Amino acid sequence: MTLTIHTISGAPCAWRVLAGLALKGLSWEQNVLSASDGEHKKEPFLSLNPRGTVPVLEAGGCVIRDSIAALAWLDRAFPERPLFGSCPDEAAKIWQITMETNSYLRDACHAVLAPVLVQRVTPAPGSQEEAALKTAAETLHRECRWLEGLLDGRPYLAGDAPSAADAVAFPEIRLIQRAVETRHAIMEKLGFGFPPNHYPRLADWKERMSALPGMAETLPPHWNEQDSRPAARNYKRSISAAATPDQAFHALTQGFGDWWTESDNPILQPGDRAKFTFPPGHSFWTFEAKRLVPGELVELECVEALHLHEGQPSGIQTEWHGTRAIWRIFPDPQGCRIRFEHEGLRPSLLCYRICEAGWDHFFVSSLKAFLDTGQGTPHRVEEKKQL
Ligand SMILES: N[C@@H](CCC(=O)N[C@@H](CS)C(=O)NCC(=O)O)C(=O)O
Repeated sequence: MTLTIHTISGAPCAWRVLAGLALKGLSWEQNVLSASDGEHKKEPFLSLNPRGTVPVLEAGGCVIRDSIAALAWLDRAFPERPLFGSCPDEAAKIWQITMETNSYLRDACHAVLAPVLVQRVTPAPGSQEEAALKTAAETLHRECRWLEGLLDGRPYLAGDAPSAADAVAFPEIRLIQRAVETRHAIMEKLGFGFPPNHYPRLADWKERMSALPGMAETLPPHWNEQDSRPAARNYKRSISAAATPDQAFHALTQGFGDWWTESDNPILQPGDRAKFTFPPGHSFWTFEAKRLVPGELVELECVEALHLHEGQPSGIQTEWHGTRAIWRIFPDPQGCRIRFEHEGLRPSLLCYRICEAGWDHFFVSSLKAFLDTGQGTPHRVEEKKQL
């Protein structure tokens, strides 16, 4: 079943559902609406949600128009890794924190982050606007202290495992961090320096949440575009496929010819080298295995490169040298999800556009088709296709 989430980049209510999906290890499709074009207030979106708010989760024939309802639905539809606990007492605790977060932390965050992060105001010292922002910040500090208290002696808000309470609170706290990073002076004035100085347990929890599988994929897409950190601009794509993690691992270590191109050797252990050739131009890349975890991770480093492409400058030839291809594999209800990051393959490289199109073909389409159906569309000598 395809799970489609309609969202606005950075909207915390929609992000909650993405966090819930990540906690469950599920994959999703995203329809990112443009708030500046008012897409959420027009058709066709209004037919899905006449209130014109996000999120909307579409799952089979079911349309769910509220973030917490969507989390509750996910828990029924995919009971593994429960979001709302596994006994009445756990459920009560999780629901209570979830609803308190929804009622109080959300409003408190909105009152600070709408002016600071969205409208990007800088109130004049002594102005009414500044006084209002300071009052809003005090309320937000109160809610942060509440969360800090909940985390006393436990790793997650409602206990030892992440739950819906964490999925609902995470976007708010991550948005505060964003405001601290991008509007530091004003946040500092409001008493939000870098969070570890103020709320150490909350800061640890945020890091713990951020490191959970799939959570990085929930970050607002527009942060990636604005972000100047190199890692944010590596080529990255995800697919999900109807194959087991072990089958995916096999295709990524010994079955390259089924979806990419033939290699001279299989990759069996760290240190193994495989040369991938693309006749008729005879481009090639040699990769060395750095980290291999069966069913979970394949990390290869390019140690030799000759990229030839008609009409392209010779500068592209060795651009892949030193880059790393990293595939992370996760089980999911459809079979598996694979996150691919080609570390070092960035828009600043001359070859980026060609390689982006190449990987979109070989990884996103061909590997998926191969894992889904046994039939990929790898490079064939006679097709003269070049990556
Ligand atoms: N109770 C709803 C609230 C939805 C909501 O207010 N979403 C905000 C984003 S966090 C929104 O769509 N705002 C745009 C608008 O109201 O125009 C839920 O949790 O799903």
